Amino acid sequence: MEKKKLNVGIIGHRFMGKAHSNAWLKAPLFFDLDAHPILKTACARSEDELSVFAKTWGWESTETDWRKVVEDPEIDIVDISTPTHLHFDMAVAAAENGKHVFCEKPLALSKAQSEEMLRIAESNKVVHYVNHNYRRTPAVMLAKKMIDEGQLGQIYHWRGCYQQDWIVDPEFPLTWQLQKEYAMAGPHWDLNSHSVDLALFLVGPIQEVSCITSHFIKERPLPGVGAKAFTSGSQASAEKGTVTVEDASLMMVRFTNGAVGSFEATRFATGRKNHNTFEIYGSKGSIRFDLERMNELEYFNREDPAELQGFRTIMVTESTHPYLSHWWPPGHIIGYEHAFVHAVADFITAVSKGSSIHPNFEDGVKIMSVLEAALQAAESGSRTSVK
Ligand code: SOE
Repeated sequence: MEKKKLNVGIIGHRFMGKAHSNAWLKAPLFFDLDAHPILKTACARSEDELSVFAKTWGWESTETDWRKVVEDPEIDIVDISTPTHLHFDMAVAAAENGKHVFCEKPLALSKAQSEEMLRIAESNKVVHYVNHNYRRTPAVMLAKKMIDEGQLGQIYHWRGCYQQDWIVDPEFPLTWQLQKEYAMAGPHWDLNSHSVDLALFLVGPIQEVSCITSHFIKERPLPGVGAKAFTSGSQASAEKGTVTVEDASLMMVRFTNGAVGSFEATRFATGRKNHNTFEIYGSKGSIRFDLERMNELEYFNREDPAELQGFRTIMVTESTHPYLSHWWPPGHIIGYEHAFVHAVADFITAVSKGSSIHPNFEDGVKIMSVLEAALQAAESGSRTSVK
C-alpha cells in the first residue's frame, strides 16, 4: 500500500537548512516510516542562493515569502531553520495554519515567546518539536537508559561544558549570533540551551540558578556578504559595530532532586571546535559524554570488583544500542548528521500516529525559563568580591 505523503516546507537554507534537508532525505531510506516526507518547498530571501539550494537537495519548488509557505494548503510540515528571532512569528503562523512544526533551537528569544508558541501549537493540535538534536545521539540515549534503570544510582553532580572558538579572532564580523535583537544572548542561549535540554532530560528539573557572564571583545567589523558562523575570514567591512551579547557564561544550578550542576558555555575556548561535553556523577556510577567522540560513552561502575574499577569506554555502535540497528555493523561509527535523521524519523512517526515528540515546545519553555532566570541572576545577582 502506498504510504501517506507528508509535504515539507523548509524556511532557511544555510547550515541548518543543509542539515535538515539531508535528514528529510535520509530518514525514509534508513527507517521504515508510516509516512513519506516530500521535499516540497524551500524558502529563503535570496533567490540566487535559494535556487542553488533547492536544486542541490531536490526541493520541488522555491518561495521567497515564508508566509506563503505556512499558508500553502499543500504543506503538512513547516521546518523552521532560520535565526532565532524569526522562530516566534514563523512557528505561530505555521501552527495557526494547522502545520506541524519542526523548529530549530533555541526555541525563541524569551520564555514569554515560547509559552505563546506552546499555547498556539497545542490549541491547533499540531505536532511541535524543538531540535535539540544531541538528545538523539545514541550515546546520550544510552545514558538516559542507564540513568532510568538506576545504574548510576542517586545523581549528585551534572557538569556541562559546551566550548567553541569560532569568534576568538577579533576580526570575525558582527554576525546575527552576536546581536541581542536576533539571538537574545550569546553562547548562554545558543549553546547552554543544548546543555540545559540534556540536563533536564538526564537529571531532571532545575529549581535555582546563579550565573556570571563575560564580554571579551566589545566591537567587531560589520559583516560583509556571506559572513556566517564558523567561517573564519568571513568578509568584513571597515566599519565597526557593538557586540550586544555575552562571550562566555558560567552558570550553576540546583536540581529539584538535590543534585547540583555547573554549565560552561563559551565561543572563546581556543582549540575547542564543538566541544559539547557532560559528566554525571551518581552513588553507583558515573558517565562522561563528549560530542567530538560521539560514538563513545565513558562509564565508571562503583559495583565493579575493586581491582577492575576505572572509567571504561563503551563503544556505542552495537545494534542493541539506541538507533544503531538502522545503520551500520558494530564499530562503523556514525556522525553529527545522524541525530538529525533520528529526529526527523521520530517526528514523522509522531505526525503519523498523532502522538507527541520530545523535546517539544513545552520542553522549550522549561529551557527558556532556566536560561532567562540565569541571565537575570547574572544581571542582578550579588557576588562577594574576594578581599
Ligand atoms: C553555533 O554555535 C552552532 O551552530 C549552534 O547554533 C548549534 O546549535 C550547535 O549544534 C553547533 O554550533
